[in-house]
Amino acid sequence: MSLTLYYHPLSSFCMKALMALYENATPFTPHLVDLGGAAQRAKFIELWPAGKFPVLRDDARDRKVPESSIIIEYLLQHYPAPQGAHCAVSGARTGFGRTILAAMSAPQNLVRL
Ligand SMILES: N[C@@H](CCC(=O)N[C@@H](CS)C(=O)NCC(=O)O)C(=O)O
Repeated sequence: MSLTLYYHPLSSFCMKALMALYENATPFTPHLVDLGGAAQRAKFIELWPAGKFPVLRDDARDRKVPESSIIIEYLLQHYPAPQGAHCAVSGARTGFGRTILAAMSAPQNLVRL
């Protein structure tokens, strides 16, 4: 898979990027970063010296994209949604926020509508 999002589920900036990915059903690999762990922090800082997430890695274009708003613009430019593609989470009750939270905790439950 070309796209990897380095994120933490409790970060609102990461939620912005996750919403853009889930809303368009863009395939990506979620990579949870625990900045509290010294080894994970060091590895993440190697990837992105500012040490702030989210960061999107795009192997297909050999790009690292930081900053939630820039990630969203990058996705719109390079990975627009296929027409009619929207997704939801199986078993999620109504409510956008609930859907996003469910998707973050169990991305395998995402379904295409
Ligand atoms: N302007 C950045 C802000 C990113 C940001 O501040 N992320 C926080 C998490 S919500 C972070 O990485 N904090 C870790 C730190 O500062 O050590 C964006 O929009 O992505």
